[in-house]
Amino acid sequence: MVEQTGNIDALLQEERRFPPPEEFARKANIRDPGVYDEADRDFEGFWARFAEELHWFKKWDKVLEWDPPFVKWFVGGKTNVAYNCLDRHLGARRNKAALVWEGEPGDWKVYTYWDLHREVCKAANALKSLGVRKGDRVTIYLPMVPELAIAVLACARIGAPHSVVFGGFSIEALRDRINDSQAKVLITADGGYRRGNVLALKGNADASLEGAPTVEKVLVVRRTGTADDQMVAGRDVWWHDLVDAQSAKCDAEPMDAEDILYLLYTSGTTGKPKGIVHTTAGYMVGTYATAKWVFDLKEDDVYWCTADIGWVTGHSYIVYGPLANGATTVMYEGSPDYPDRDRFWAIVEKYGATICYTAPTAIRTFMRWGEEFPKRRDLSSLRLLGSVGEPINPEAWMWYWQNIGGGRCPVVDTWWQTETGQILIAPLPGITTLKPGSATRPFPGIQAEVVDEAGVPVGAGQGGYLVLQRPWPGMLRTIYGDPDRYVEQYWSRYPDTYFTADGCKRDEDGYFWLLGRVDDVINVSAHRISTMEVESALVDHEAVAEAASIGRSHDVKGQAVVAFVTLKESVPASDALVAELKQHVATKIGAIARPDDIFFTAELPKTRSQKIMRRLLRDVAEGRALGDTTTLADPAVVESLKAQYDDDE
Ligand code: 7RM
Repeated sequence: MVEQTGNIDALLQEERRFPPPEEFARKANIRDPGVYDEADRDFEGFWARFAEELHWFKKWDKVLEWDPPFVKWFVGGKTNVAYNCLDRHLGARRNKAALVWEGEPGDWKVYTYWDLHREVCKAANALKSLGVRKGDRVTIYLPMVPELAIAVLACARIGAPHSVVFGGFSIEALRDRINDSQAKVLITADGGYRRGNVLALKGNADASLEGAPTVEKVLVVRRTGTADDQMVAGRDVWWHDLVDAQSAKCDAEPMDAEDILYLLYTSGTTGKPKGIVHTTAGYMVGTYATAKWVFDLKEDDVYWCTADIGWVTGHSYIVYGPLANGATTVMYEGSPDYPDRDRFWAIVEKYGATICYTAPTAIRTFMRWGEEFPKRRDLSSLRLLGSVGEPINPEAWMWYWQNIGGGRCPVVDTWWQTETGQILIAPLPGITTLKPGSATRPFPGIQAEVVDEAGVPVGAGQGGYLVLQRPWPGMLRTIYGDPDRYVEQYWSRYPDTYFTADGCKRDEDGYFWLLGRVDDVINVSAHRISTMEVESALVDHEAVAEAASIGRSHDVKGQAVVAFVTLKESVPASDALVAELKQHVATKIGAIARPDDIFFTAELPKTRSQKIMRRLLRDVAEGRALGDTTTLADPAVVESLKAQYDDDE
């Protein structure tokens, strides 16, 4: 029986519960559930206590200035994020591994804090020699090489806001982002390695600079040896020539708490990318605190986040959060199936990773490949697993828990956005009883709510819109050069409340269940069905590895549910399986959500950051010309899907 609810029907029930393993809980950093109430009573004081653990050239006068929707944190304070990520650790941790890097071909390198500090200082001096001054923007277009982390920290050290553009982005995308930020210097490489091939970057960089007049100098990392004849005299300089020759002494610039730390572009719905602005002190405190508590960071942890630094996850949880904590952070250049499908697990084994933070899309790919690959490797060093980027279906969660975590590692599902800068909804692994598929509760000090169209909180078990009602330190400050869009996009729907554009429900225990983007909700006979729930029901079936559901116009129902399904590799497609899967969805969540059609596909269309692009699936299903495909990771996927769909219809 379908319950008609506020805004989005919440249909799926999940009964499994995982309290913190006793051994884990005993050693956890945070064991007292009282931290939630304490933070609620005085959230400014809560964040200020984390700030006290960090280094300040000058202490703040005031923790918070909140003039909605404009915020300032640690007002009057002077600090430097790179100083906190490096210099702060040069005492006891100077010989500790800071950055463990592995290249796809199998080369690897460990930088101690002392090493990383030296390299960052040299890179900072190199940037200065190229004319970069405090406040100048630097665009970074690099593969996942150590110089990427070094470049980011070098910018932070001298107060030059960085704008990292993911190495997989096109010429135009790079050019637009350079122009929007008016960058003075571009840092790039000849190429990087991906699936055994060289991904050439320098040619793209050069092409994008035609029509990007603000860039005066280009600093080029030699990684693949494929651009030795492409250096433009007077403009281009090799990293190894310039950086290696610099002095290893470079004082960290005392930055105002609200000076810009970086811009990071996210593609908005209108096509024009938004330069999300993050500032210095609040972002530093927010990522420091959440990395420490959510990942339960300990002195001897080997922490690996598999994201690319081109995305916010890499900024906050490969570079800034872990290094601010003095942790060992692992960085991997390449793809998970090179040379074989056990590469991630080989990396865990080789470095003894204790924490692994990855995305549901990767986990579902591993499910599709099968259990034999993790089984080849010793994963016993792992003690905590994390997930981010999309809702994690309960079956993917269970697979991760069992096959990677060996049934002993808490899985922290962490909800946040580029805009939020830091994790906002996630378990505290020593305290929180986990429910597979739920990001559980807001981090202490965070005020999140699920509301209906009118902004009224919906009841337990009902779906609605996720909003944030109190500022947090890592939040975006504006959209670069477009403050009106900042107000309009995030703050115009409800008064003094941040609109996330994600659907969500809370259960009777107050747990948050993310339901996907509100633009993706399917409207069947006035029931608003979450894509997440249909997909989870499908992935719950043993034959299915991944699924995307969408609404296709329907004369009677308004919309009909249509699903695109990727099967596990050992499973053949058949009409009987289509019928079985339709019934499975009906049984799991109700007849209202039964798909009218199910299509099998080897791949789903994904953004470059690996999120499923349902918008393009809607275009396919409606027989429309494809809308904007510039953010698509692999255009061939949607083209072949379209051909196959038109054939099947
Ligand atoms: C960190 C990141 C943000 C959007 C967000 C959600 C989705 C991210 C989760 C999630 C459910 C999660 N930044 N999202 N994490 N949905 N559970 N744990 O991904 O700016 O690239 O994307 O991603 O829709 O609004 S992002």
